Amino acid sequence: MDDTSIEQFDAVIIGAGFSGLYMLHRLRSLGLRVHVLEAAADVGGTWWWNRYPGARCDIESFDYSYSFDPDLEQDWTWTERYATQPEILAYIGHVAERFDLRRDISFGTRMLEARWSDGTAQWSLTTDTGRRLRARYCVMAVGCLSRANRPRFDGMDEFTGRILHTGEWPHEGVDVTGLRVGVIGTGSSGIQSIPLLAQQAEQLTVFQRTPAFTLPAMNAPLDPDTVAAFKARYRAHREATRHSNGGVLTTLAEESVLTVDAEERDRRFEAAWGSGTLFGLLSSFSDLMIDPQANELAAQFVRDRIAEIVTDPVVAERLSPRSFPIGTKRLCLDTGYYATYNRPNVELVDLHAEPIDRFTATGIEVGGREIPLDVIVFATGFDAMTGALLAPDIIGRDGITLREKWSEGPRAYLGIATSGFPNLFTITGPGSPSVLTNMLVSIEQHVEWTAACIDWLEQHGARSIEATAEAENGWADHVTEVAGFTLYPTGNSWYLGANIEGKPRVFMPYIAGVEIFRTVCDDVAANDYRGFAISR
Ligand code: NA7
Repeated sequence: MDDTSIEQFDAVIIGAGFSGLYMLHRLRSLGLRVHVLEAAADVGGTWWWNRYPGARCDIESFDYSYSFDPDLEQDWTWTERYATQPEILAYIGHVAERFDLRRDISFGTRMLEARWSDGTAQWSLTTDTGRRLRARYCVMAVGCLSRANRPRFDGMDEFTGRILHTGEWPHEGVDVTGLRVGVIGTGSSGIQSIPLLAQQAEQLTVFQRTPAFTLPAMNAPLDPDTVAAFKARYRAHREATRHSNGGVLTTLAEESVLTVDAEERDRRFEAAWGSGTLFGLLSSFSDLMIDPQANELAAQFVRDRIAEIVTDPVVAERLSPRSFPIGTKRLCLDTGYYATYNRPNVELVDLHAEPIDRFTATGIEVGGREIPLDVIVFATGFDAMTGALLAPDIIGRDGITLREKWSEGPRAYLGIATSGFPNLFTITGPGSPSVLTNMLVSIEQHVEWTAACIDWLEQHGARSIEATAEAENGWADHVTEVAGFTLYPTGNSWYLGANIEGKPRVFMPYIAGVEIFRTVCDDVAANDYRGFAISR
């Protein structure tokens, strides 16, 4: 292939979800030639792939949307407190139309390799459709939860029914009416889909390894008055969330739960339970995520609710998490999850008591008995935060791949850059607040910082920017140290990589929150990109 077949751009972005689309918009407005590569057939990222029944956001619609354009937020009207996947996808499609984004995106195109050349100070990219692209900047906007985790089980290939993954759900939908369905996994995807699958299926069997803590979403339609009132104060609200800790307006209470009496404790826990928010319960006292004894009080409060809702005490106990502090694995919001286990057509299998022996042609064998199944749903989550970054061959200076560089765990300065990989930006990468916050706020922060950085490089005639090893190591140590002040690292969560066999255990998200992180990032930029080496 000769050089004429190489498509030349200033920047190539990988991924057309919320972060890739906004990155495209920002870089295009700087006058750069930008192109996006997207494996899916349209925009949407995680919301394009995750179409399982009940898929819904657990951040409120008003907050889980772009804030960068005041007219956009006035024109779009959400219909529910927590938007469904189809509504979010429609919103993303609306944004793509409004800003004419699709013309710079190649869909159905997966980046296979990105290789840095010191000689040209450019990235050369190849795709699974045989294309070659070259660009000075490469932005990985691949999402934190986008590479499906598909555990292998003995006999899997013998199963003659259908195997599905919640994160790669068929677009035409799946009708399970009259079928025997098995769900493996009880994280957020399992918890959202199980109540709906149970309503349709003849028999539903849930295979649970670790029970999760989930709180009622209290979802409801949004009435026009609420929407109008919210829109009237939208700008002030956005400003406040941008400078908040979690990217939503929650205030961490000042008192320790250990200093109040049982009545006051229960009053606050009840209020949080009834509020239908992800952050309310854990913010209701100052020390729930710091002190094991304090945390246990909140955990027991939720276990007591489970025991009230689930009529069979054996099943209630099976559903009650006891192996990790509440909140250290991501909390879930649900609609009717625990009550689903009161249905006569639902069985809960505890995989600790009855491990999966094997799949058979007609079902799953656990503890020596076969459960006959027509459909098996893997709700087994993702190779979180690094999976999609390490899937392609990203080859930096001296031929080192990102996979090699991060073989003992990711190290990225401010979560956005890593030494040996100049002009490569990882939006909401490991070491940034990302999944511990409202993703939209964290995405906008990282995208805006990256756009400003690229603009600065262009203005200063710089060839490349690269995190120094010193800055990157200092930051990674800081991320670990801050997490160590909390209970978070004690849960076997995907925050730590614990859900993937052989993955290095590093606490990946930055726990200090969006506002502190924003201040640090802005300060780095204001000091001529302290911690970065810039070549001219
Ligand atoms: P999660 O939260 O990672 O949940 C995956 C579930 O699958 C969890 O219960 C796992 O148990 C279970 N799992 C994973 N592998 C296995 C095997 N091999 N055998 C049995 N069970 C297994 O993913 P989700 O898709 O539900 O949610 C991801 C995020 O998306 C969510 O937090 C929101 O941010 C949106 P484990 O707990 O590892 O024992």
